[in-house]
Amino acid sequence: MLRIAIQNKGRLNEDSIRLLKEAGIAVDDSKRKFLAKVNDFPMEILYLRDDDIPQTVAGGVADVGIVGLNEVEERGCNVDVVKHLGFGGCRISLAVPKNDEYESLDFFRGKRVATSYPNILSRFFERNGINAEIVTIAGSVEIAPAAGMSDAIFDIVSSGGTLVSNGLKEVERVFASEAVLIANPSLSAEKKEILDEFLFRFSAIERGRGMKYLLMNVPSEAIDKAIKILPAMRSPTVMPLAMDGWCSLHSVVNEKEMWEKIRQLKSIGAEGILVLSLDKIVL
Ligand code: PRT
Ligand code: ZN
Repeated sequence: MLRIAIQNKGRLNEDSIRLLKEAGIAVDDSKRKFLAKVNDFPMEILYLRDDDIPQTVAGGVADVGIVGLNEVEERGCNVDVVKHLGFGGCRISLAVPKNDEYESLDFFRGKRVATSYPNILSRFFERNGINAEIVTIAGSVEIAPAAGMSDAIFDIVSSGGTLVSNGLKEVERVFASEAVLIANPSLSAEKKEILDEFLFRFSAIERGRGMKYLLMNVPSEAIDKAIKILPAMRSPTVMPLAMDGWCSLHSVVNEKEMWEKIRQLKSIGAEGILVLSLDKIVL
């Protein structure tokens, strides 16, 4: 049994549950409990505040967890970052009142900076030889300058809208974050095996992301050209059609290249091109 800690509510909750569901782990989030078993996978889900996840995994109360890299870095817990998950992207930045003149980090010498991430910030200032006063507050950091509590802030930014609506401007991007899968460094062999199965499923999901399955009819004499346009994983599947002189060709293509490939395929005589969604790719 592998116990995974995920955020009980908040920004990472939905995507964490979606990831588990895509990996075939039937999470029943309708009857939300603190600790929930799943039916068809040896996993149980522990719902926690994100702040508590790194420590819970480091201490072995949970075996793995999904949490922002920012929380892992701030808390400095002994966990392995096993996988970057591609959601919950944000950055932690220094921001100052929009009318302040800002040229370099020297701005912060002797200033008060409000943040919920004092460890990341103090390490950053130390590396850069800046002596500033760090004011640690738990939430609503963006209002600290207007409230006279600080001269600047160090906080999470994603669109930047919160900074703008509080009369602030982003001046230094210090730490890039996204949701990560973390694990206790000393998992038993049995737990490691379950984690490997989970990671295997996750790679299949990742590989399938942005990929499309294409099928079309191609005149037999144009098959070589079509194969050059569509290299596919090993090589495209080619099957003869009942009608002489035509083949059916199947392949996988990245969505970004899809329209360009379709244009090229049409120009060599391909017809009846079908584009299908793709869920997972297992190599
Ligand atoms: O209750 P709990 O402690 O679990 O939740 P929380 O309130 O501490 O965290 P939550 O749900 O807000 O965020 C969880 C994680 O999501 C964070 O640790 C980050 O890793 C990630 N994340 C991604 C964000 C954002 N984007 C984000 N935009 N976390 C917070 N914000 C906030 C930010 O603090 C600021 O107030 O959104 C505002 C800025 O957004 P923009 O778009 O206006 O720039
Ligand atoms: Zn939190």
